[in-house]
Amino acid sequence: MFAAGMMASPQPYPQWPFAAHRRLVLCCLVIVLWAVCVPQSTVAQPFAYVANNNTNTVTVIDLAANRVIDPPLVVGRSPSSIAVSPDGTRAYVTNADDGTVSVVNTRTNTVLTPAISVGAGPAGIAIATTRAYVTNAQDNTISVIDLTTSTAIEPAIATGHTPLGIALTVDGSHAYVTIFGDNAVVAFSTATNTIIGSPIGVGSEPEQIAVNPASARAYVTNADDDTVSVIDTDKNSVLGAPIAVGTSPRGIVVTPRGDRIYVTNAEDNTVTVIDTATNGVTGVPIGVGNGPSRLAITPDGARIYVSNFNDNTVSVISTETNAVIGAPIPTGNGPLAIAFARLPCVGDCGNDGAVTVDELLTLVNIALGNAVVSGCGAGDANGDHQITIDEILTAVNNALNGCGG
Ligand SMILES: [Ca+2]
Ligand SMILES: [Ca+2]
Repeated sequence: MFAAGMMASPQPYPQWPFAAHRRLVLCCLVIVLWAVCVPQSTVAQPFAYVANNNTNTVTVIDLAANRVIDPPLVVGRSPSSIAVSPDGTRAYVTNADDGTVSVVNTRTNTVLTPAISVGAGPAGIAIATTRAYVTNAQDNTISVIDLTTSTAIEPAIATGHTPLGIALTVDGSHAYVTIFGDNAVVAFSTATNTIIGSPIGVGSEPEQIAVNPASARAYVTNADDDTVSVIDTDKNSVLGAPIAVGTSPRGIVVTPRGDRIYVTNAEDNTVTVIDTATNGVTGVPIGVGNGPSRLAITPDGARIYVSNFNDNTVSVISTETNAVIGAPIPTGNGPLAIAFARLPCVGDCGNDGAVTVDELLTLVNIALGNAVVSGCGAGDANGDHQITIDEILTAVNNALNGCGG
């Protein structure tokens, strides 16, 4: 009876599944033939973004050529820190003198408006999935931004005096924040948006912090006493004696493997390397530019970019040789934070580093109007909410030749 009723009812679209199927197969055939016959360009390389604190701009560097893309992006006043969304499509820049966070579309390298309002003197930023955590150095709070709505969740969370650096654990469950004015670090639960436990006492004027992705350790630069403190993030306590580094340590990064730490010594114009197995300094400090402030490591761990605040350049260090490679890259005035953005591999809907035939079919279905573009955001290379034949071809190329990049 049910089946008879179904057969008797007029179908809203009696033909389209078959027609669409034929069109889809045809379309795929054309695409594959075209892709095989027409050489496609390779995958776009990632970019580095450098906040120029004195010129209210962000310098964009094409990492493939270590070439600056002109002109720089105009952001708010005194940009200090940068974080990139997990999908690589947005960079968020704290504007310390505006109380805002600027949003950069990394596909088009344009600044979106309006900027997001946060607390006073935003200094540090870290992102876990769809939330950004911002330290507000001038009103002693942490703002939590919902990235899906680009608004701060009220109210901001009170910290100690002058929160500066912030780093998230790999699982995103906790943030560690340097409290510059209290010579302490606090642990912050991203599940409850509360500070947990007591402040952890570290050295004098703790500035930046990095979490080891491979172990339960965080490392803090103590700018005033020329040391790095090690924190056990399981126990939320300091581990061992502070590690002596150069003068005025400020920036700090850990390699993706977690085996090395790199620290800028702002007044020595050097970078110190620490072996995390022994928490001892290894080798001689690496000479860089004048006033090295922050540093960032490429996602593959191969290179470290160091911002030289006083000579308006970025130095590049090879982590294989721990030597500077190439000439310094010019930036705007007063470069501080550096962050990398790698755009998703076009067509890799599942973000697993490869494009499958199923993913290509998804793209074709979106292009034909049979599915919505949110079904594969990674197929929409230019972010215009449409999947075009060019984007499908790029995806086919990635399926045939690998995501690479
Ligand atoms: Ca995939
Ligand atoms: Ca598109």
